Amino acid sequence: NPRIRKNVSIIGVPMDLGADRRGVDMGPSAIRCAGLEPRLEQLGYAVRDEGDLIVRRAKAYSAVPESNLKYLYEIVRVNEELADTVSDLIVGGRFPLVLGGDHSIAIGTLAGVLRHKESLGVIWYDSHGDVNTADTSPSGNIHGMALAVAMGYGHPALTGIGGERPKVKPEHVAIVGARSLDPGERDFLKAKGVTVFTMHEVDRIGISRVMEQALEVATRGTDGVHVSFDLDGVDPKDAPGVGTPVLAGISLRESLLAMEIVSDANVVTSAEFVEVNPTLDSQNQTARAAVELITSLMGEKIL
Ligand code: HAR
Ligand code: MN
Ligand code: MN
Ligand code: MN
Repeated sequence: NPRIRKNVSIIGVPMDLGADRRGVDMGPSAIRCAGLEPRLEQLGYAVRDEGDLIVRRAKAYSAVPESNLKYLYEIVRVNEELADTVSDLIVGGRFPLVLGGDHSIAIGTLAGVLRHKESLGVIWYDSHGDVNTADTSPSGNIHGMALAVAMGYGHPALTGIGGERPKVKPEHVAIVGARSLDPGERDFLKAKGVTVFTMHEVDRIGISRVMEQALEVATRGTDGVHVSFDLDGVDPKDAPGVGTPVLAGISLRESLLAMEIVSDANVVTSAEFVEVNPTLDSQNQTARAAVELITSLMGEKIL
């Protein structure tokens, strides 16, 4: 994959505040334990583990009410740091591979990448839409708002992360695997014209055609593609270690094929894998699935 640079940097973000649920902060450790670095080295990449960003524990400030945005200011602080980290790595010629942590970290990853892209395509692999705002969110959990923020919608403290830079445009976004959308999210997605491949489309036309069409959306008029992979997009039978499992999802086999198809398109310029919660997992199954998905995205072939 020529678009994926030879030099890969792993950045762990042990964030759980966006999900308001402990355990997902251990995701980066679990994915490392599942053997990510050696597997990437076997593919010929020069891998550098940048370590984890520091996320302060909730106790110190959880008493502070922040409207319908839980832990807003610590999430903003970490995502500003993540945006700087990702941006610096890109300047240094490295491919940023971010490990979550909950999906709120996509705000920082995308803010960092967008300092270097005029029009970034995004493939958002998730059972959820993550396009709530404070007004529509049923939970106040910022991980359910990350994609809206990346497109410029939400609290100014969130949309301002990473400073002046382009936003993700709705016509360059493809959501894959959606099966749990809130009423406000449905309205938002229709109003903005975001392309959504729900489980209905996955079942009707199959994952390979879905991914071909998703790639068309994410590459048409763009100068790079970011893959934001929420492990809860995968069926809970194959990926039980997630905070918000939604039944009847995409199988691991289909998901591996999806990543292989994206890999073959040679368009990916950054990626993140999020929402692995080892406390809800068994035998590190979900982290091991994440490693397989990552290596497939990075070009691993069976033969
Ligand atoms: N839509 C719900 C909310 O906003 C649930 C979001 C849940 N979670 C995620 N993100 N894991 O994909 O609260
Ligand atoms: Mn998500
Ligand atoms: Mn999700
Ligand atoms: Mn365009």
